[in-house]
Amino acid sequence: MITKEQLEGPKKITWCIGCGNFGILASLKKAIGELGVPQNEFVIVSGIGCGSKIPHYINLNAIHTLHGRAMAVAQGVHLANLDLEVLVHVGDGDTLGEGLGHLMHAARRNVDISVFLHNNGVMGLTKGQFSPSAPRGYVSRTSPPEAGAPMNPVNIVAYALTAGATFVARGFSGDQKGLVALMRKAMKHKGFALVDILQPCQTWNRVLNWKFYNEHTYSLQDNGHDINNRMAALEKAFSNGDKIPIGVFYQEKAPTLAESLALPVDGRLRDHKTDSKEVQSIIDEFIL
Ligand SMILES: Cc1ncc(C[n+]2csc(CCOP(=O)(O)OP(=O)(O)O)c2C)c(N)n1
Ligand code: SF4
Ligand SMILES: [Mg+2]
Repeated sequence: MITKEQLEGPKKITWCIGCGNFGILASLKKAIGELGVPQNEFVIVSGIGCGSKIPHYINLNAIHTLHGRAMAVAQGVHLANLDLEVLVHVGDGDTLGEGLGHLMHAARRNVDISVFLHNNGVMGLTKGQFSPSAPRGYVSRTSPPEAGAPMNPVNIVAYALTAGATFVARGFSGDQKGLVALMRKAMKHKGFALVDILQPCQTWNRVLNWKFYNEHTYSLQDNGHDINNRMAALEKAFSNGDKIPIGVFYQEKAPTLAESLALPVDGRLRDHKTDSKEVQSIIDEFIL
């Protein structure tokens, strides 16, 4: 058991009052505390954005990377350190825009990492521009003033399912009990896990707010959804509208990338000695 005090982060939290990120941080601390994994075996990898500041607010190993590139770094961290629990915390602007390719390939490869998407429909840190998950017609500073966002949003649950992700879920930061359970399931899952987290941005997003999600979300698990059926999951993923399903959409057991590559679990890549002369000779081959 890791206590709340042990997880206290090094920096003062700068999120706005009422931000949905608070619920995500509280859920993460609870999920980690009860997972049974030692504190020094977690690594958080984040991108750039309000949600991506989370490594500063929790006492874990962390790498705060570049906008859209957290997934690439996380895959490297994981493959060189198979004994570590790698968590990725990213925003919708970051990872459904610039970083989307990385996410799709990580899902396809079944890399054993857990991705927690702080999905608020806007680019919060840069002052509320509509993000790739904003609904068509959502009006923001960067959309046409009356018609709003002129395209359909990225449906990341559907994208992840079609990419071959082996654990796909959606949580809501206002439902902490449910979110803790989803985070724990994602971290325990062997393979690529995505939790799309509906996270109100109190300051910029006046549409996807607490009231909207409280009124429009419903539990998949309370409604007899079969998590072993990818096509049924896909159907639920496309049912967004007035009723937004939350819970586990899909889970499957499949070989992870490390297993498919037959990487030695006890011979970690980070412990391999590198002969810099050998590396240099390989580099030299490519220099004209
Ligand atoms: C390569 C690059 N492009 C753009 C930016 C500027 N930038 C910083 S955060 C951000 C948007 C973050 O939005 P999101 O990922 O949704 O996070 P939120 O702030 O909403 O949590 C942008 C565009 C950047 N830092 N780097
Ligand atoms: S701008 Fe939005 S996402 Fe960022 S801290 Fe404030 S409420 Fe949260
Ligand atoms: Mg965002």
